Amino acid sequence: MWRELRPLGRYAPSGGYRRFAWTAADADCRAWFRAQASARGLAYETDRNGNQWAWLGDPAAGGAVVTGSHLDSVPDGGAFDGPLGVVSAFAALDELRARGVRPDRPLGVVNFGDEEGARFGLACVGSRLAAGRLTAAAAHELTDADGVTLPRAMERAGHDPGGIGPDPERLARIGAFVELHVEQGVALAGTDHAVGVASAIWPHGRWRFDFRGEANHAGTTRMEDRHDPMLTYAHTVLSARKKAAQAGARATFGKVAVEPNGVNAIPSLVRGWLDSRAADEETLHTLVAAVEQAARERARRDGTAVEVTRESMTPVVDFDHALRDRLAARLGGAPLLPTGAGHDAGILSGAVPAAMLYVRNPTGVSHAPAESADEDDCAAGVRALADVLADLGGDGSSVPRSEGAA
Ligand code: HGY
Ligand code: MN
Ligand code: MN
Repeated sequence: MWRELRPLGRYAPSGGYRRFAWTAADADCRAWFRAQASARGLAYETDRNGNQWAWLGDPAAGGAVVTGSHLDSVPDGGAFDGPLGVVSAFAALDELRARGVRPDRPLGVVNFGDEEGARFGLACVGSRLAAGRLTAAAAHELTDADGVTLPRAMERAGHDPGGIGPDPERLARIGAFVELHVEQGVALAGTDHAVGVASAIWPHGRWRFDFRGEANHAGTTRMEDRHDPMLTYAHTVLSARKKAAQAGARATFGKVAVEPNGVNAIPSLVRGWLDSRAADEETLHTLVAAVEQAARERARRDGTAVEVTRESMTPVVDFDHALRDRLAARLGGAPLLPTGAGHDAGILSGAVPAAMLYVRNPTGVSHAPAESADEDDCAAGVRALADVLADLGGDGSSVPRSEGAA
């Protein structure tokens, strides 16, 4: 599976992946998913929101146990964030078959569309739509950097966007969703655990800061006469860094757009996106308010203007305790880990019992080409996922507990 996935959407200069939703690279990944389903004789379907499903057994029977993740990436993302969960899902199904397990419940593998939000600015679009946490009307407003709307992009990729929206009947058929994911930190590195279980996801959001100033000549405008929004932006970035560190939280300006973007011109507009996350919502909101206040104070000094728009906000996720404890026990006492990363499992957790497994990441690097996971740990992840699916899917009694998962 990895051999086939490796070249899809790979950007050679960085060695990372550019698999943005509803692009040609995404279509290649989706074709790969469909081929994997077909090679295993699984029933394949795409739902109204463009998420892909592969089924062993009839999902209409209800109480389904579903696993999977996403195949899209951030700009120059690593190979594992997303794909490890999908590859492991198919591999775990193979493992269950090899063990001779016959689950009582339908088993599903899912590829959620547009998890990273790299193209349209909002993460987890496929799962948000399904769970009714993004309305069809709001989804119709999403546009990419070229002004292409999400529905138009779906249509161009061959998916009818006419039906996008909540999918409660589909979610009602799911008894449990378990997403396996590469760990995006070093909580497991250096321990003797290859696999951990998610406890919580930090609340997080994205805020767009528009800094407006006065365009002018870089050579002839005296420094004291300028209204330079780049200056206000730069100060805001430094302030966000300092305030996040003081709050034990995270604040990142990782994307910026400048107009007119000329070397010899003072910009008229600098648009920067703040990604901020914290262990609790009060800390997060206090931090973002403080960054905004710092931006406004600096704007007064620079004679610029700042406008802040909240583009998304995802509340804290506390994963279903009974399910997470069952997984941890099944895996011989796997550690429980909170994370600052968002996931489809977090979005679904309000609607269906959801849980996550993390596979050790030796460096903790993620959202970058250097993201990695050892082959042995990936194999332990597959065995752990198979154990969990067998446990949740019935017929667990015939399954020997794996040695490598703990
Ligand atoms: O950005 C995130 O937390 C996630 O990887 N979508
Ligand atoms: Mn990610
Ligand atoms: Mn991911």
